[in-house]
Amino acid sequence: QAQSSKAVTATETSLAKEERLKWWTNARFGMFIHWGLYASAARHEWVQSREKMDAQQYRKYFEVFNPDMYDPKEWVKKAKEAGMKYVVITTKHHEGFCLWDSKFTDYKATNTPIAKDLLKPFVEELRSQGLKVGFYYSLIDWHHPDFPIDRIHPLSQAKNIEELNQTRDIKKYQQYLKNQVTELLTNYGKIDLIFYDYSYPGPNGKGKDDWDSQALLALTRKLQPQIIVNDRLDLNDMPSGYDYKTPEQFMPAKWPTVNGVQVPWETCQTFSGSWGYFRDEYSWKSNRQLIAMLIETVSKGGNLLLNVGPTARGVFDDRADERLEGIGKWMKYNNRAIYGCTQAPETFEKPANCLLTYNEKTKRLYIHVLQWPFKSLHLKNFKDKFSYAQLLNDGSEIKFKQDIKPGGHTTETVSENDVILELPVQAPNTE
Ligand code: FUL
Repeated sequence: QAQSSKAVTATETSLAKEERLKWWTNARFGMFIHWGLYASAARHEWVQSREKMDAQQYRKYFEVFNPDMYDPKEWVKKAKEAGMKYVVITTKHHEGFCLWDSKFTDYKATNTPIAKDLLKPFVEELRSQGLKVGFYYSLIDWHHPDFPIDRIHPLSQAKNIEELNQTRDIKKYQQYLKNQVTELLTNYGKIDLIFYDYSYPGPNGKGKDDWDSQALLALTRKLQPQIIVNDRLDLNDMPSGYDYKTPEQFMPAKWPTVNGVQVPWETCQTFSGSWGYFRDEYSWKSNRQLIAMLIETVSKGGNLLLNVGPTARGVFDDRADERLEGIGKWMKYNNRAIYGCTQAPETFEKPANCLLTYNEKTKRLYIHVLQWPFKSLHLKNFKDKFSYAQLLNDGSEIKFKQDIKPGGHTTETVSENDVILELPVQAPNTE
């Protein structure tokens, strides 16, 4: 497709894009970290907006921010032991507070009681433990006087862009975003992924112009040519405007497509509801649910970015730890059915209460049995489609019957093309 000179990656072939995204599609599982001043409020990362606090009211969290127990080595170790291959951390969320020592604002960790750049040691730990580095950067900034309008903006009653532009300097805001992105993508070595969050149409439906999204994307690709960029710059109409889709707290019914073509995608999900640490939230998912969520995501060709909201002291709370450990235990035995895997070819029919993942390189099909049946697993139309079966958990053989003649000791519901796997009575105990 012919592109204007602004479309910086128009020359990249789909094969080259596939190569660039390869580490990420193989990884399948990453950790999201939401950490900022809102950890002190401990009641949602949107607390400033939800409770309509003005800058002065919110400032108390800045003044007390002192995560004395912060140990980036521990955080990265926990992600790694859970089987995650990359981490995306909020360098700055909507509140505008920066974890790094940005030259362009005073609203940063180095000016709080902790008085340190919290991002730098984290990035170093990721690299030394072999995980990929992802930055979340908020396009919304409630602390900046010129940020684009939203519900809590002091100018949110303005009728249109013209009226707004008389009282704010959007150019200043755009420059601020570019300056900060330049710092993040210059001073911290190779950054593997950036998660921009998020742009939306303003009063005249011209939202993406507020963020100057196209120029921001060009700058991003110029500073880090290999970087993977999400889809929240509002450039979804440009073929090279994003690398992957980001369904949030949502499991697509099937592999998402654009113009009929399957696109790379990653669902981001929380343990409970909030992204930031929320002390009194009790709707946490169980280990089994989280593992099933990971399998289902991979069975539809996607990635899972699972979120942790560390506390104001700088630790993961026990509920998060228990879940990461549970998933890690499962991953230890089953990661072969996750890493490098994708949706199974259509020739394999999904048995009831199961999910399928598939490794195209090794041609292995993984049947995830979510509800363990009594001894027999009925595989419809599987005859001659495989030659050997084993339990992934301990590598033990699973015997199977095919060429089953309906009648006799079988029932009429078994057809000659079906296969019956003979499972052990007990499900493998790895969760
Ligand atoms: C949303 C944000 O508004 C949430 O606070 C969170 O960061 C989520 C991942 O993206 O759009």
